[in-house]
Amino acid sequence: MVVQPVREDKFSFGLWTVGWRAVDPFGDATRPALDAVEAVHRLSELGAWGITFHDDDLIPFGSGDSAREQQIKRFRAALDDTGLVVPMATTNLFSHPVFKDGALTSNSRDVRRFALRKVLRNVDLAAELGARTYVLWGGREGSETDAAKDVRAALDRYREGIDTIAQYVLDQGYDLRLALEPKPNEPRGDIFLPTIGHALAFISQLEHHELVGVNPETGHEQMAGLNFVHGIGQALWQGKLFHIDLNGQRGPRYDQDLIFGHGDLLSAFFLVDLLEHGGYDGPRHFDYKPLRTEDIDGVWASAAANMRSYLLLRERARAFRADPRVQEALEASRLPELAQPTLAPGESPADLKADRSAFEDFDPEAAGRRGYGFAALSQLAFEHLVGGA
Ligand code: GLT
Ligand code: MN
Ligand code: MN
Repeated sequence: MVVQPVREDKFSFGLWTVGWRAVDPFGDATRPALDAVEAVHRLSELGAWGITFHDDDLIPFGSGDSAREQQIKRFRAALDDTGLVVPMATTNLFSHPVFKDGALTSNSRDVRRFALRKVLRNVDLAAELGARTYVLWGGREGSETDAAKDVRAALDRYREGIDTIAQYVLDQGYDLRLALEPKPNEPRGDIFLPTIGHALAFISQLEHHELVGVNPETGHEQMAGLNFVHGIGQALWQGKLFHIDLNGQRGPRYDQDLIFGHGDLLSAFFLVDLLEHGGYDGPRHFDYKPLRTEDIDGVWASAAANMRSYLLLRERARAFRADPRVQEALEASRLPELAQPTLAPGESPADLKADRSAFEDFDPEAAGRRGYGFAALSQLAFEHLVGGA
């Protein structure tokens, strides 16, 4: 099947994904460094729309001002040449040893101030390059021992940090929103804001909560044994799905960052169905790691594979929605009825109490015998997914 990504698909990649040199805790790099300019050109040729980066992916930590300017200039020229955009940027607050006890929540106040300055500096660059989303993944915000952190104080500092960044965005008049990325663990033993739910609850406590949403990653929720589709559903429901990191993961284990679709395939199918029909029109951002076994050709093959997976699943999801048998099965499952409010318009709790049909005359035994037909519906989804419908 011919599957060619186009700009309108809004596929984007982190510079750190295709640029990952495959250093892992047990082994050295298996690939040479990838120049950012080369990444821009190759991604553009493959049909991607955007590229994203951490400050240190583009400009090595500790670079002087002129080296920094020079690199930004080269990067910008590549963007101009190709038409690739920068929809999102983020800060590396995890690689340097200074962040070993966290950045915005480090026990050391001077480290927290340094971290904030590092973020603000890259926020300026993000805005300059036209990014609309600024991601904050707090990989080092957490602990290995509960003796080391007062979680309430850490969350005070986390809130202070995010509110300071949001205030800066407002002061500068940037058209930028912040997106927090949850992850349960790795590299810290336990990371603060471990799941979408924790992040959403935290956001409700922020002064500038309207400016802050989430950037959930497939594998991160699945590492916690959670249903990613449900998490995304709730983030959409709360108007907080500002960005998304798509990849693959096989159950609760280390963060695999597989190609999108190469983990829980059924979940990927329902996720694409939700994104396409649920009103999300933001970037489809891939945060994956090309397998350590791959050479540079394998890197580009895997980048293309992410987009192909998404497009194929989108085709399957559309066919599923358009199938009259699916419509019938949905009716039989009473799913459309879920969209109907439980109370009638204007009905009060007292009216409900007075409605004998809701209780005294209701037959729970009969309702308990009702079949919902979910097995047939679910099998139809499966058959569409595997091309057997
Ligand atoms: C890091 C992490 C990702 C985050 C990136 C943003 S960095 O690679 O594993 O999930 O999205 O900081
Ligand atoms: Mn991610
Ligand atoms: Mn990950």
